[in-house]
Amino acid sequence: MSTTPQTLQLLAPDGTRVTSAAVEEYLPYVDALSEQQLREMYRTMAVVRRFDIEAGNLQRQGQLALWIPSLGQEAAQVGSGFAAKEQDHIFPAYREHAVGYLRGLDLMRIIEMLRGLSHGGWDPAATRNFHLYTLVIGSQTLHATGYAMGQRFDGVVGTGNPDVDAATMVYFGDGATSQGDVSEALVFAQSYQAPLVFFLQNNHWAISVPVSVQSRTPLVDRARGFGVPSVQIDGNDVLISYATTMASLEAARAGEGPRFIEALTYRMGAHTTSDDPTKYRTDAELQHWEARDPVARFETYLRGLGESDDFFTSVAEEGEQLAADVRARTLALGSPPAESMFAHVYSEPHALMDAQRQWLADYEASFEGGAA
Ligand SMILES: Cc1ncc(C[n+]2csc(CCOP(=O)(O)OP(=O)(O)O)c2C)c(N)n1
Ligand SMILES: [Mg+2]
Repeated sequence: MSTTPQTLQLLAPDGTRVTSAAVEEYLPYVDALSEQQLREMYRTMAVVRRFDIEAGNLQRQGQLALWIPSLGQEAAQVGSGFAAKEQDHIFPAYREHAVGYLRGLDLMRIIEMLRGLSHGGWDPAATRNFHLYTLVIGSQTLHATGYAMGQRFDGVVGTGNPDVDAATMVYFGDGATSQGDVSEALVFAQSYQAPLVFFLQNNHWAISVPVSVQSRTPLVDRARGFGVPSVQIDGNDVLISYATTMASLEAARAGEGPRFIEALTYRMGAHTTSDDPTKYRTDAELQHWEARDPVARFETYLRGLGESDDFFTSVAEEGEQLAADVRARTLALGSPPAESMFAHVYSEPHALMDAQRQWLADYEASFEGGAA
């Protein structure tokens, strides 16, 4: 259910460092991390978790139409996101709040989208190349492949200049691997030796379908069938997530073609606030993964290195401030006029939209004079 002998790991669930011959090549990346960088990784994980909980609460209080929790996946996201350079491009699915935060995305953009105030946008040029959330499962792997092919055609791959060489990273889920798009992306990325890192967060569920039904073989093996080098990692271990992504992005930027990381993690919350996971998964399974909590694991590790109570207290305070700020800004958002839902369905005027807009106007007018 969790790790297997082929799973790469640097931090055991109890927060102690572990090593093996298989992880030796990744040790230099971790050894090079400063104390400040380690703190920053923890801070991001903990603060985004607090944000995520607040956003879920806001949905329950009627302030958002939907929330998509990232609870439990913080190490996979923060470790990998930390490894990306400024010039790299990132294509998320819809759960990568921590990666967006790392790229400077104001988390209110996600809140606005899930309140129905925006049609899902931010400007990727203003969020250090963090592209838009994609709800159409797996489609972003093709967008990312096309972008990475373009990087190759533009000559920003394999120049040897660390300020120029760039790569693309795409996030997707275990369920997405059943979409044809993902297989097509693997074919094209490999054919064109595109500088693309496929970062699969195997959180063990695609809504109510377990990964054991999606694939009878470990997903890490599927990439090998396309000729794409792949590793399986403990996705709740932020250090191995960081180190393997560093190595994969470096290879991609150097022109060695695509790489694939399967991060074994767990979606500890519901799929979305529209979902009730108690209908399809057991308490025992949740408890198994709670014992592997990525944030608690990293806290234990840092305490073992001598990190002080003051640090953890200040991070918790920062999380509270972020949550309070998001709450206040959400409550101040207001609601869009109902007719705005027709505005951007087509770029040109459209008879069907006109008819629906008119129907809504007539319906609302029917309440005037006390009919409602
Ligand atoms: C093309 C398409 N098919 C179906 C859906 C409905 N859907 C939304 S999320 C989801 C499961 C995705 O699971 P996974 O890829 O494992 O990502 P996770 O939600 O676990 O992060 C499905 C089937 C969709 N959004 N798009
Ligand atoms: Mg999943």
